[in-house]
Amino acid sequence: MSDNGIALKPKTKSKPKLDRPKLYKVILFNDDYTPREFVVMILKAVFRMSEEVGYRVMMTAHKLGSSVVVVCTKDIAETKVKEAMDYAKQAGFPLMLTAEPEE
Ligand code: TYC
Repeated sequence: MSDNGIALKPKTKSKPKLDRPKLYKVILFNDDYTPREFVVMILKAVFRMSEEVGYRVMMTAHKLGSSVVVVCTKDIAETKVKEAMDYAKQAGFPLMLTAEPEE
């Protein structure tokens, strides 16, 4: 309150800065041993892809060496990478996925 009795409001509104959570890419890597059908099965089971989308993502990794599977939060990306690689390990395949922060 100023001495003329009028309360002065600060002119600028302070905006709370809510940082958006950083996003992570799940990357699928090609190898020479994991069967194509197994990769598609993993993409369907872990990443909820349809047969068609799973097949396309698998073929992209097969032809180009790697493919982005999904972009999501760190927690989800790391959980899904672990789930997919655990399935592969159990089945004896060297399938490799990573979670990488987006630039
Ligand atoms: N290259 C494998 C094969 O020919 C299939 C494959 C595709 C493996 C994609 C991994 O991320 C992968 N059997």
